[in-house]
Amino acid sequence: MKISDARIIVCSPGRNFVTLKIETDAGLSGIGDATLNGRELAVASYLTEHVVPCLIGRDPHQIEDTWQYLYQGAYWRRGPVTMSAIGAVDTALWDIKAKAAGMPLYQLLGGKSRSGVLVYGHANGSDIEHTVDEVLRMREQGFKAVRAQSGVPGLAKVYGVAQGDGRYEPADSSLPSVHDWASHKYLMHTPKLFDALRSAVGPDLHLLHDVHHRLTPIEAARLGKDLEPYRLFWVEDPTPAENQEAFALIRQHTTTPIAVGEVFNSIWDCKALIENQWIDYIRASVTHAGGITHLRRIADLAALYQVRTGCHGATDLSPVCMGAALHFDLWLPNFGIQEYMPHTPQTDAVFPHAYTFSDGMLHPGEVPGHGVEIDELLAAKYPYRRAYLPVNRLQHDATLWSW
Ligand code: CS2
Ligand code: MG
Repeated sequence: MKISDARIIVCSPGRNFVTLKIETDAGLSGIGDATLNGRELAVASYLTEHVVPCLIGRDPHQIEDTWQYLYQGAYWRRGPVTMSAIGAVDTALWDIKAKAAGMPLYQLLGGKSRSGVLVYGHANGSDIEHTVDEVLRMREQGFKAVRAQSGVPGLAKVYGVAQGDGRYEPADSSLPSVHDWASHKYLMHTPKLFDALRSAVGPDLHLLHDVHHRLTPIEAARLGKDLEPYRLFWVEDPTPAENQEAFALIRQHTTTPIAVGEVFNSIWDCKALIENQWIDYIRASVTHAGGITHLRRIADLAALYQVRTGCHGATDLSPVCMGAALHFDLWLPNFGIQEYMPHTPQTDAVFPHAYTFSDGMLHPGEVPGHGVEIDELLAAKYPYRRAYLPVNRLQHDATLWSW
C-alpha cells in the first residue's frame, strides 16, 4: 500500500478546524486533526508546504518510521505547530491501519481496559449561584465529573465563562480581545465557589477547576490549600509550566491533585513533572502532542510514577481528535479522565462520528478506524475566518498576563 494523496481541509462550522486527509492506492483513507486554536493556518501551511510532499509514495503502515522521519528529519524539533502537524499525520495513519485490519483502533492498541471512558463536562456561570445551577444541570445530564468556572466579582470577563447565555467559545474575535485580571480577587472568590458547590452537590460528584496558567507558584499553593476541604478531582494549570520545578513548591503545600499539559507538545515538556511526581494528571492531547505514537510514550512514562492521563478535549480540538482520544483512553492502563465539551450540531454534521455518551462515559464505537469521518462538501460551506484567543492584562496596570 502507498500514500497516493494527502490534503488539508480548513473549515469553520461555528469555529475553525484543520483536518488532514491521507489517501492510499488501496482506496483506504484516514484523517487527523491539525487544529491549533488561533494559529490554524500555520499548521495548514506546515503540512501543505513541508509535510505532504514527503508523504506521497510512503507506506502508510510505517507509522513509527514516518513519525521519526517527520520529527528527527525536520531538524527543527518540537513546538505546537510542528507537533500538531505530526499529530495529524500520525492519527490519520493509525486510522488507515485500523481500517485495513478491519478493527476499531483501540483493538490495535491492545484492546479494552475498561467499560467506557469517564468524562468531565463543563459548567460555568456569571456568579456562584448560576454556576451551582449549571453544575447541578450537568449532573442531571448524567455527568459524574464537572469542571466549574465562574465569574469573579470585580472582573469583567474571566476565562471559561460564557458571555450572555451563549456557548463558551474563547476564540471570539478577528483580533485578540483583552480580558482583565486580578489574582487576589480570584483567590478570595474561588474557595467560596467550591464551598457552595460541595454543599450543593454532596461528596460524590467529581469537581474540577481550571486556573488557566494565571497564578504564581506560591499563589497556586495558597489556592490548593484553600480548596482542600472541597476534595477537588483536580486543579488544572495552576501556574505556567515552562519551569517544571515551580510545581515542587506547590506540591510542598497542598494535597489538592494537579493536572497540567494541554499546551505541551512533547514528552520533554513534562519529563520532570512526571518523574518527580509533581503532578497527578497529564493533559497532553493526541493532536498537539504528536499523535497516538508520541502520546503513548508520554502515558507509559507517566504510568511508572502513578500519573494518570486527563486528555484535553475542548471544542477547539475537533471530533477527529476526540474520536482518536477515546480509543486511546479505552486501551490505556493509566487512564484518568477525558475532557468532553460537546461540539455544535454544525460541527458534528461536518464530522460524523461513532462515539456516543451514556452514563457519564463516552464510548468510541466499534467501526474500523477511529470512527470519525469528514463531510468535505459540507465542510466547504464553512470557510475559514480568522479568530484569535484573547489576551489578558492585569487590571491595575495593564501588565500582559497569561490568559
Ligand atoms: C481549556 C481550553 O479546556 C480547557 O481546559 O484550557 O479550553 C483552552 O482554553 C482552549 O483549548 C484554548 O484554545
Ligand atoms: Mg485547560
